[in-house]
Amino acid sequence: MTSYIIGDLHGHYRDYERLLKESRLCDDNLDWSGGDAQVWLMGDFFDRGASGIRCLDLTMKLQQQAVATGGSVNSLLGNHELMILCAYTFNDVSTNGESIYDQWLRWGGIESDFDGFTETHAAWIRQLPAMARFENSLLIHADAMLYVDHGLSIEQVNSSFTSLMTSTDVYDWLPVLSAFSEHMAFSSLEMTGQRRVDQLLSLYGGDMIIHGHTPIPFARQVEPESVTEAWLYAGDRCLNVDGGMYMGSPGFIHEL
Ligand SMILES: [Mn+2]
Repeated sequence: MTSYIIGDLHGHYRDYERLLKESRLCDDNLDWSGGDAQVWLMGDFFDRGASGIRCLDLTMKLQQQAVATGGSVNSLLGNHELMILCAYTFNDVSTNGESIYDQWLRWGGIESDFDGFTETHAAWIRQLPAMARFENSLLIHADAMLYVDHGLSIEQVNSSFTSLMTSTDVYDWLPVLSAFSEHMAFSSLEMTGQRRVDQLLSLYGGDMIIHGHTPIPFARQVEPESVTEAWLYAGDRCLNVDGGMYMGSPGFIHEL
């Protein structure tokens, strides 16, 4: 059995197709060919690139097909899933004189994703975990400490996000969306960063953190085109798998 991690797609559907075929998780018809492989996506299917909804549709299809051969496809909740769900739920509700839909466009929302977004997509997103244990790793979308505000166990954190996604008060959502502006909590200052890693791993378990959210080209100040593999840092206890496809990286699928 082989395990794979796929980072932030941000609507880059053609790259997603190519990477799935290259890694033989998909055949030429985009049907699951991964056998008993275990795949985790790190969230942020949407925004910036043109086809977030197609990235989601393909993932949902592969998730169903993988089960038949003993494989699995799972995904974390990214902040851009929360954003499109917020736009879908509150659409023409206004805060500070601007509709949530218009605010979502400013956050990078793509109109055709919104037009194609159905209750089936919404229901699928609402069941995504914000945090998971996979093998010896703790999976979180963001390199951020914000999870601690949602609970002191994986179950508490996930149920906090699940109840948020059923809230009919937009003012419950906005501070949580804002909190995801936090980046690089594990790398900004090396010693502080490592203490934060210790803190999260001791709370939630695992030997290492795997995350997306901050593009490697941005975090490392390197050319996007040169980023073709995950970045291990913070004393080898953090793995960033966001290649920065929307910045021009060819992307990668990380094999654990
Ligand atoms: Mn993100």
